Amino acid sequence: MLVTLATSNPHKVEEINTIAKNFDIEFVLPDDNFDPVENGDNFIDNAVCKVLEASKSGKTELYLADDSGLCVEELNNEPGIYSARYAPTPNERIEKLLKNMRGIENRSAKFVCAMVVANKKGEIIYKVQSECKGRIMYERKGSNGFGYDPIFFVEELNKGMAELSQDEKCTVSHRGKALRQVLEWLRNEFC
Ligand code: ITT
Repeated sequence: MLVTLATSNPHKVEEINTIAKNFDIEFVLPDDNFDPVENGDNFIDNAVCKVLEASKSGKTELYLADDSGLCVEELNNEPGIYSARYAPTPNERIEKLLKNMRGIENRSAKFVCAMVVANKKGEIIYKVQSECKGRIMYERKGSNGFGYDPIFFVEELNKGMAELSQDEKCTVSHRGKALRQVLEWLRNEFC
C-alpha cells in the first residue's frame, strides 16, 4: 500500500520508515514545494492542515501527517505547537529552551505527536495523539535523533533521547506510539 507522508522533515521520514519496516506500507513524499499553512491551535488541527494540503495532489489513495513538538510543564507547555519555530535553528532552539529553564527545578516535559490520515477526497478518516514523558536535562547528552532530543531525558529508559539508537527511540517515542496505532488501523481497514 502506498501512502503519501505529508512532511518536509527528513528525520520524521527516516523514523517513520524504521517503525513501518515490518508493515507492507510504502511511504512516498509530497512534491518538493510542499509547504502547507499550519494555523491550527493544537497538534491535531495542524496535522489536519498538512494532510489536507497533501491530499490535493491526488497522488495516492491515502495521506498521513505528523504534527509534533515538545511541551514543558513549567513553561505553560511551550514550545508546544511552536517547537519548530521557537528559534531559527535547532541549536538556537535548544539554547533558548535551556535559558528559559534556568533556575527551574521542575524539569517535567513531554513530546507529543498527532497523526492524521486522510483519503484522496480530502476526508479525515483517522486521528491519534501520543506522548513520551521525560525531563529537560541541564545540558546536552548524545548525538542521535534530531530537534530537542539532546536535552530530553526519557523516563522509561533512564537515558537521554539522543543516546538511543533509532530502533530504541521508535520503541518509546511519541512518534513510534502514534504510528503503531495508525499502522494497526490501516492494516485492519485496508489490508
Ligand atoms: P513538517 O511540518 O514538514 O512535518 P516540522 O519539523 O516543521 O516538519 P512540526 O511542525 O511537527 O514539523 O514541528 C516539529 C518540531 O518539534 C520539530 O522540528 C522538532 O523541533 C520538534 N520535535 C518533534 N518531534 C521530535 C523528536 O522526535 N525529537 C526531537 N524534536 C522533535
